[in-house]
Amino acid sequence: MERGRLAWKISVAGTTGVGKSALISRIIYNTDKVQISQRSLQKKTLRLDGSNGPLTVDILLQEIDPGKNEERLMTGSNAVLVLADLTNLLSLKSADRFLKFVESQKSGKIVKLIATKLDRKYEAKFWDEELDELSGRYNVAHAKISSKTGDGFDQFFGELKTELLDRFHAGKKK
Ligand SMILES: Nc1nc2c(ncn2[C@@H]2O[C@H](COP(=O)(O)OP(=O)(O)OP(=O)(O)O)[C@@H](O)[C@H]2O)c(=O)[nH]1
Ligand SMILES: [Mg+2]
Repeated sequence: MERGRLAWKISVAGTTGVGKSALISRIIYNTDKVQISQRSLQKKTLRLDGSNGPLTVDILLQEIDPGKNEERLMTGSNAVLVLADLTNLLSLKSADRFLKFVESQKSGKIVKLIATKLDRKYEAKFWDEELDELSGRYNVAHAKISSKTGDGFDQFFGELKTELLDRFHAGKKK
């Protein structure tokens, strides 16, 4: 691998229709409009400022359906995003189960709970109270975003990149 080049794998997990493909499209193309072909690993190359100069980072994005090879698909992930659709209460229960599974793996990966479809907030079936409770139980951060409008996305993704970069630097110091 060329000097200053690294790869981060991000797994995007959640039950059917929760918005996994739309989020991956938002990360790669900055719009939700591009149809992502199902399940294949998607790639986006970013240039970031590392503490020792510029870094080129290949972000690899993997869509995961709970109950379908999640253990194998999550292998090598640096971060796991667990999605729940604000308009679908069952998707929050599914996120709860998936967070439990990720916790049981004790992998030390970065884990985030992401509430999707923020643009449909008037149809929301759960909100901060439920998100705080779930996040607190698994000790993970949460964010509310819309892949459709981009609301909340830049802040969420900016923080994730910073966290991944901090881990990279911390790992190098060991
Ligand atoms: N309003 C709104 N709709 C969204 C958003 N994200 C996804 N959707 C819609 O929700 C539906 C499912 O989105 P996908 O991204 O295909 O969800 P998925 O989790 O990849 O679904 P599967 O791969 O089938 O499990 C589509 O009709 C999307 O257009 C969003 O932020 N806002
Ligand atoms: Mg999909």
